[in-house]
Amino acid sequence: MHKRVLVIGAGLSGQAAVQKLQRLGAEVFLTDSKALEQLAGAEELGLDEAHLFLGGVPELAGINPELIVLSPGVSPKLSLVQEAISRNVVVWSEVELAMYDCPALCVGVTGTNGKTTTTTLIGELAKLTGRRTIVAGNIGVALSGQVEGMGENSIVVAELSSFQLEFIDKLRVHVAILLNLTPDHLDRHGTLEAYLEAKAQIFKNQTATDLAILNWDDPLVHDLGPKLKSRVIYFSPTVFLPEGVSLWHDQIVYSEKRNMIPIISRKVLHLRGAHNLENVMAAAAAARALGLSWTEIAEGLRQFKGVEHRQEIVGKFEEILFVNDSKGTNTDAATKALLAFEEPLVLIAGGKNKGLDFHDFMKVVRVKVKSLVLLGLAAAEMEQAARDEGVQRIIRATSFEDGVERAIAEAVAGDVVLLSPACTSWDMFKSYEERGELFKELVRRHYREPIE
Ligand code: UMA
Repeated sequence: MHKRVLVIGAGLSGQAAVQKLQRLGAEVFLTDSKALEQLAGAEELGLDEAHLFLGGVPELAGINPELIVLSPGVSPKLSLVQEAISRNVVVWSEVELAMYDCPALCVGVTGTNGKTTTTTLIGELAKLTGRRTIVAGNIGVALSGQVEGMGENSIVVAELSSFQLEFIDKLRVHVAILLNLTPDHLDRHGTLEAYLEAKAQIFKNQTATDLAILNWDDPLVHDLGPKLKSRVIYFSPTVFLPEGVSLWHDQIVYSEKRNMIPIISRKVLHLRGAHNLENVMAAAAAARALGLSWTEIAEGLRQFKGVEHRQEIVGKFEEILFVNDSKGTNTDAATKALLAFEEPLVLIAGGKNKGLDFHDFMKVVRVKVKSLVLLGLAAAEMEQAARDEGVQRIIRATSFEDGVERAIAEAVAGDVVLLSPACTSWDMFKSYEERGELFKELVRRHYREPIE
């Protein structure tokens, strides 16, 4: 292990990285643009003043690190990182550090949307193998803090973001899934090509014995297949695949060497929407690679009820269904949520834009949404796009609380009130979880009790 290591960012990833490095016996330095009192948990790391650089950016020469561990939210454009790269200092993402000495089998899930649902589902399926399983990564739990003591027979199921994959070196993902790719995080990556390149890093260290699971219907993802060293399995809910996971009428089927094995009927799944079918198919392929039987996989799929903040049913109040999709932080995710419902929709959207254009999204809103409630920093930009696209009923809220009340006032029996912001929460909240929790609380408080 490198002796002098600088960790940049003291959030979940940074703190877990520091602790792992300390266990490995490195001399660890930590920096964050925030001050100590703004960084919960940082004090407990036991770093003295000579090793902590908070509230600003330290001089690289003063620390002279051999290795830099980057938190995912820290842009590589940061001058400190740029200087380190130009001086040939090794830069790792936190997930590289996490898996550096971990012999477990690694299942990695990336893609613009559906990562959390698919990762969670694979985690549930992986547990059916009876092997020690952890689920971590972009899902909200830093990988570095979870992998200690894992053996060769253990399974790591990791949600991997483009930010985390940007700086991997030797991380080998034995079963790697790329779900889809649509514009997201362009403020960080610049172009869709650069974003794809970061995501495709998940396949970087795969060998011929590893497995890549790819979306047949997503052209950018599909075309990666022939370029990979690993075995490739495609999935598609739209066309029947003679090799891969697809649909045969309502059955999800696995086809191999012209042999079609029915897995489960889509009708018995709790998850709604075509995109969730993709997630289920990808998870089934991964679970098969873990050695589960189709019967075990079907049982795991049947039992899976979904993930909090991801099209989560809050409840039905006065015949209005409330759905919390706070994790819909980009236009693609929010579009998928809109398309999952047949009922008239009241949509609450807005927050902090990630550099996305809202016009295509507003085309879907015009067709699917009866009332659009906008809030947050991006509200004006979203309103302009909505007007350009002919959305009829637009309501501007003065706060999140006001937005929820306005949405309730717009809804009648039989409607769905959907929070799917198409933006991050970072203008008003610490996280999408906090935003989703407040939504649920406000709805419950308004009605006091659910009717069903
Ligand atoms: N910081 C600096 N300088 C900078 C930028 C940030 O010092 O230039 C500091 C901040 O002041 C802050 C710290 O870095 O104290 C935060 O680091 P971070 O943003 O990497 O956040 P973590 O708490 O480490 O959480 C990260 C992921 N966050 C991001 O990628 C933005 C979490 O994903 C992940 O769950 C966690 O690691 C554990 O692995 C969240 C996320 O929003 C859910 N991900 C994005 C997404 O899903 O769209 C990619």
